[in-house]
Amino acid sequence: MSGNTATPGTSPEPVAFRREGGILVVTIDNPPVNALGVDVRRGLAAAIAAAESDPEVSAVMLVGAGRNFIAGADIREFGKTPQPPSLPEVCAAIETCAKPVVAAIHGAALGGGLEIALAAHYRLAMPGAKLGLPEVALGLLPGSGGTQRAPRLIGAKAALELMTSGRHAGAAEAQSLGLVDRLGGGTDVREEGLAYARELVAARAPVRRSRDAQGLADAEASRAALEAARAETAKKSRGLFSPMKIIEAVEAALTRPFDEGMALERQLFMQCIASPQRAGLIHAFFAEREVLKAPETRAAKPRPLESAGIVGGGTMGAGIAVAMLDAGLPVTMVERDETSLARGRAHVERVYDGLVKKNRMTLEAKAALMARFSGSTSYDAFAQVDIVVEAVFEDMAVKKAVFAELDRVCKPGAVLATNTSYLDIDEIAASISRPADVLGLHFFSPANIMKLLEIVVPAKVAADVVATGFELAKRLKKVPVRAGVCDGFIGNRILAVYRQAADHMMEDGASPYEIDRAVRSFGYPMGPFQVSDLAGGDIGWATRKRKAATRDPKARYVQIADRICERGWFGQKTQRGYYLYPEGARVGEPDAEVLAIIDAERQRAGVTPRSFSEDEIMRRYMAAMINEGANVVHQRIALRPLDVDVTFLHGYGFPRFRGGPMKYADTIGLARVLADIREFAKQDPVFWKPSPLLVDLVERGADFASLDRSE
Ligand code: T1G
Ligand code: NAD
Repeated sequence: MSGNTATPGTSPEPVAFRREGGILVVTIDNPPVNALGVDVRRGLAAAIAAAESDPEVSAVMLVGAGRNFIAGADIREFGKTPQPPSLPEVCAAIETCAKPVVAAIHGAALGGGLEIALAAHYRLAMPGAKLGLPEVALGLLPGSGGTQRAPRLIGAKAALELMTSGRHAGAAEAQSLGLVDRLGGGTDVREEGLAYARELVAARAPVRRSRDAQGLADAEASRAALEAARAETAKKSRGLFSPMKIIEAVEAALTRPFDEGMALERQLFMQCIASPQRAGLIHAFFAEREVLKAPETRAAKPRPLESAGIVGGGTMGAGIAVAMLDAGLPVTMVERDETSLARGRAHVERVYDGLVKKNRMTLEAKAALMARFSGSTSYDAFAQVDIVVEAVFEDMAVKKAVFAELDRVCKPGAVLATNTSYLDIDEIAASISRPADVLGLHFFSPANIMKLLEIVVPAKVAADVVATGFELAKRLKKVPVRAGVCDGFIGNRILAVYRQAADHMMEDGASPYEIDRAVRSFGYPMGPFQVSDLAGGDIGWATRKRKAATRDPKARYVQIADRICERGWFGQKTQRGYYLYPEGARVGEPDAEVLAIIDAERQRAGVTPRSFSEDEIMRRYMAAMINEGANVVHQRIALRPLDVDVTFLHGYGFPRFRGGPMKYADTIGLARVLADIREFAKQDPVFWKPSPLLVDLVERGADFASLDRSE
């Protein structure tokens, strides 16, 4: 007996089944990750029906082709009209099959993929397998029995932890939890699965349904676990919709019969599907994968990347060195003099000493890692490295001098990168003999923590140099975003604009504390004035001074920040900025003296303060961000709106459940954003100039997502 169920005209065999002796081997082959699209669901249902009706079949084995078992429901189907059979129906068919069903798991068994395995009667996991119910990361909950079967199989506590964290469990942990019955040893999941199925048949093993498992037998312990998870989730889920729905669904597993619990799970699942958070989080999921697909990474292969150099051991140089050491690269740091070099090395060591102190690293591991670190005050030390990242003072003359040295000593083909925040990388590239090897790699502070890496593409760079930047990002586990050359690239350029909008509101009557509160309510961990205090007000001050000569005299310029910086109040590092930080506190207190400075500046500027609602604060804040985001896309500094979204999700704390500023704009409607900008422009037409791209999209009734698809 064999079968496959491809819809005519679609790719063949997403599910194939064939009897091998008494075992019906059902193979899911739906690249790239065997997602449970409609054809796969139909195929599985057909396979189980075939098994039920064929007396020669004693057991069924489910196995995935390629690198994974099943990575879950097909996320691309969410929000579209569901096609039958539904996944809960497929799971029910598997669970009620009269013949034992074995799930042979390798790679990912996630979400609906694990739910299929939980509906099976026996589970084997191979080394390297990752099992989990990560739906919460997509604004969802396990909607095909996960919230009902998992607690019954492994207990409420373990099941809740898996579902609310969304993390993946390895094979060994999955066995210790009771998620799987058998660990495979070798590499051939098919053979090991078949052997296990034959063993079960030989032992006349019965069908065993997870719905009947006794993991919730100890009602008191289950209830205690539920209440603990409810309290923890209430504390941690900061505005997220689906985590609490998971708690509600698992509560039904404790208190209701299985089928009633399944019905409630479906209701709650549909509520999550309807939540805008689902759309935002799924947009983020796919956008993070799309940013990897830059024209240069399609066109060229990366150059060798086996060793790295860093120029400058300050805040950024040291952080970048740690990121590279963590990635296993040998790192050479060059500093101006021995004192600075020692300071740079100490910066790097301090990170690892902190980990050793927290028992998150052994002294031996630290020593092995630092053995890959070397320092020098001579550029000749870079003669053989594959890539050098410059992180010296933000001064064009200093940077050009450094690149002249790199041009002199580095081997042909070495990638020469700069971590500048604002300076013109085309100018730096043009200053040496090999401009095609010059790239911008804009890390974010702290560079060993922050995920975002802007890969800044100068005019003359070679495609394989850009591809090498993306390869480095992958090695460092960073999220790379391709950016064009302009003042501030994608992130800092847009930041400068919505920061101005915040300053305008502050001078017009909103306190910095009100603005920060509104931004936190929107979902950010911090407001703009808290961020300024964290990063240090002196950096922005230096930028404002650098730009003073070229600032548009017609443009409004709020001087409040300058007044505060003139007092040396740079934020946490000076124990006061916009907030007071008594005894080095990390959370600041409002400062009456700052409010007095603001009042004085309002009088100086002739402004009569007025009140701002949270809604108005966010409409102005987001309108400024979205409008400049549109300009950045319009000028192809960012190739797609999703590049702007990923930049803000991974570099500027934008709330992930909103998907990013451009996705948020699509959610509220571009027409509304444009109307707001036109309204605000009545008071300040210089600052509020609608982006031509925004105007064009509204006129065409299109949205930013349409540009993500077209690129
Ligand atoms: N649906 C559709 N496409 C998917 C997908 C999925 N579930 N998972 C991955 N892809 C695409 C991805 O966009 C990329 O496409 C390619 O596959 C490779 O992915 C009812 C509601 C499995 C660990 O949350 O975590 O089941 O860019 O680059 O690094 O209860 O993908 O090549 O065009 O990430 O090797 C729950 C999501 C769904 C797992 C592999 N499942 N996936 O990582 O490859 S909701 C998940 C992952 C659900 C049920 C519910 C990872 C991976 P492209 P990749 P990878
Ligand atoms: P920093 O002042 O902390 O460190 C700069 C280091 O460069 C110093 O240790 C100095 O000794 C060294 N240096 C200066 N001239 C040198 C030379 N000719 N040769 C070798 N070393 C030299 O500065 P930072 O904050 O680390 O910033 C470095 C670069 O990174 C700047 O371009 C900055 O704009 C950019 N950047 C900074 C941040 C941030 O948040 N600090 C974020 C992203 C990018």
